[in-house]
Amino acid sequence: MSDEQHDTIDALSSENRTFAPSDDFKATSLVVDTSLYDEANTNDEAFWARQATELVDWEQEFDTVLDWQLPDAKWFEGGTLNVSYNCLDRHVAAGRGDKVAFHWEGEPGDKRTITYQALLDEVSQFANVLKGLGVKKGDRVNIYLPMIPEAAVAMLACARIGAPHSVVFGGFSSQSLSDRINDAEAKVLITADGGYRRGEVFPLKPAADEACESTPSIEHVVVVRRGGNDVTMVDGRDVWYHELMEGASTDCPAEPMEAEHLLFLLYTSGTTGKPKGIMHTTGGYLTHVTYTHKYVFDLQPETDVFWCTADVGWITGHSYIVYGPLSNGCTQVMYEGVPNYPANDRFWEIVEEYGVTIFYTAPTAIRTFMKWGADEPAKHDLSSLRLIGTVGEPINPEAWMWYHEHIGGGRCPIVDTWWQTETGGIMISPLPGATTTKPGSATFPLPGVSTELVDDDANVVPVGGGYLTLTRPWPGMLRGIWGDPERYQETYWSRFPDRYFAGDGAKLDDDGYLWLLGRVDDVMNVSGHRISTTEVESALVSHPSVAEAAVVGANDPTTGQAVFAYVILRGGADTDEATLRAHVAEEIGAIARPKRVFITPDLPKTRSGKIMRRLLRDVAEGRNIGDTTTLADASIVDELQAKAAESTAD
Ligand code: 7RM
Repeated sequence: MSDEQHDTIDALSSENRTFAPSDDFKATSLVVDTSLYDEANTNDEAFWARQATELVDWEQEFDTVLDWQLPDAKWFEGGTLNVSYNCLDRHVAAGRGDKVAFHWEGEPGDKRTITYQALLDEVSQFANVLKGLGVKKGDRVNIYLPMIPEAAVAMLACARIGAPHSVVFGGFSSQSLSDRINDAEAKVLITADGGYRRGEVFPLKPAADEACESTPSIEHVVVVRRGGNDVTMVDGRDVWYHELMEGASTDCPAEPMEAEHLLFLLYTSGTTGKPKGIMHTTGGYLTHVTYTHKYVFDLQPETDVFWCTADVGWITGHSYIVYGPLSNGCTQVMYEGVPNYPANDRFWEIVEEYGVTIFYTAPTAIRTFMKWGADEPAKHDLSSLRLIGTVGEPINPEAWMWYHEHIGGGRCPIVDTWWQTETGGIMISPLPGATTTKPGSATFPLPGVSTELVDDDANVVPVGGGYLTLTRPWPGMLRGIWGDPERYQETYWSRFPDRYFAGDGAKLDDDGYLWLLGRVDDVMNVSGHRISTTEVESALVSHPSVAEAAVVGANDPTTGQAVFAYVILRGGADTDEATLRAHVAEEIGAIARPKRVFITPDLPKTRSGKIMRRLLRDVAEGRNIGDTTTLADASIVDELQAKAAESTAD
């Protein structure tokens, strides 16, 4: 055994607060005991088969549950179904056509109420439009839209006719769009003139035009009128959505698809390199998102008003705005714009207005709300909320407590949900009526999901830090990377034999709770100690003056790497570098004490709100910044570089 042996990832912090579900919440909850876990542990395939049968309508029943030839999974073979039918027709057929599917609100304040019947009609019409443009089963369709109902309509219309969609987030550049169109060889692009963001119209059509200069596969561009900004329409290629819809029939029977028919591609940029077209198919994906949306959010479909604040351009929007909630027939809020237009309380105004009962957002948003202060939510009646959730990053315990107190009113359970574009749906999360939560822990894998932590040599880690792996296939899992099966095998299934490697670090505490520790690429190595960015960040956020923190390991001549921290203060708060360094040492130990702490107004983030530590590492090591194409606001990096240049390390 080498004397260089080290812990895979050190576990430094400990959190002792616990929150059991209240009797009030349990009284109406779908799951209040371990029965689902017990059932799934006995036979996970039988468990998933039951979910697929109970939660999804099949045209033809499946005859096999799972065909697993690592890394290739086929779920529910022999079965046929249509996703759009499951999201729309079956609810209308059951007499719920008048039920509201979406309360949509535009950023300027315009509103649309869309019932299930209206949504079915519009989707059917648009499916006919797509057919009229020559789109056939298997053809790829690109979608590049703002957060307007037409985004959901377009996705469901594609699903209705078996044309896989590839949604590109509206904030991405023309270059990102053309790369993705070309990789998918899409035939049609659906876009808009523009959309609203922070009080202004951001043009989309010009970016789409630029992209289409180098996308030979695109035959038609459908343009939704939203921004009202001037656009040029290319003769023979471009067509207005409203003109095509005018003459389109609402009669378009949903075509049954094979369970493994490709439902969509969604590109993830990862940290470097060419974006990967993550493939999701029909029966397994729909089962997974319907199941998780029902049980994680403890859905009461008759009374709940669900609001997921993600953009449909991300997997969270696919799974928990479009497919999961609509498959469950629930009423949702969909909002076009930013949380601070016209003021910092816009989200809370919306919660109050529509009586939102379940609210699902990202830790980055919660930390921003902390920065803006508790007075903003306090201006509104948030008593309709009964359950709140998070996704996208680890949530720092202090941010969890703030969310619990100021949004959840101390009464709502919090579901911290871990999952990935690749997993399709939620994998690790509390079941809110059954699980006692701890602030900052995503708790346990859901019934049907199997996780294990391993060390560098693939030994199972029963307690402490390790690499998060999934040991069993699951219905919503990615089926591959479009056009690149080797990369699929290599990225996810090669690091540890027989396991899916998620790329995240995690630790198990003495009670068996899982704590996500961030991407393993970000783990720091200080004097041979492997320290997670998450734990140091959470220690910083536990200081009353700190709203948000990002931490990186930068080269250091004596310790290998040294901890560099970038910190955003809470509104009105003040503190200094020495205080925060000492605070970290006191909270989790001297080994994690940052060498430098920089107080900054902002942090570099991806467009979906995840902190880009790679860029901060570049800044800390004095390098010029490389690729910033996936950055939400590039100017912050210049500011941080200037700050680094004018300071001298001690
Ligand atoms: C849904 C989504 C996936 C990565 C994942 C993690 C991080 C997501 C949590 C989380 C800690 C969470 N898909 N992540 N949720 N980390 N706790 N609850 O975000 O493909 O865009 O990102 O996000 O690192 O691997 S994603």
